[in-house]
Amino acid sequence: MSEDTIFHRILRREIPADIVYEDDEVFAFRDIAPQAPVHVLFVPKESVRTLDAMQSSQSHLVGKLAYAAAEFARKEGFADDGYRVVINCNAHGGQTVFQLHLHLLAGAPLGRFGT
Ligand code: DGP
Repeated sequence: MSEDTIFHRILRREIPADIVYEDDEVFAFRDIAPQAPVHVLFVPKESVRTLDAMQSSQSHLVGKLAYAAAEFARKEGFADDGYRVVINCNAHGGQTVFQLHLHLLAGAPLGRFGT
């Protein structure tokens, strides 16, 4: 990871986080400000600033993030009840940390989203 965000620092273990999953390409940790009873962020280890900045050669990473989230949901036992995954992109999408990440929200019925 050549760029530096708070998520890069979490990956380097420079700041603490509750890391719940890690493999060669992806790591995941609990969000510091959860928006649902379960709120986990799935992040590629490779630097990708936004979904919009992703190169074709990096596009498999979105599948990796989604698969890791689905596996986590199955293992934690909330897959049948359901969950939501979200990727925020740039200002109107509400992105605040500029390293690609997928939010996994679960643990209660979620409200509809929008403006
Ligand atoms: P987004 O708005 O989509 O860029 O989501 C960024 C998320 O990152 C937001 O839900 C809060 C979370 N977050 C920001 N800083 C930290 C941190 O230092 N630790 C953890 N665990 N989560 C953080």
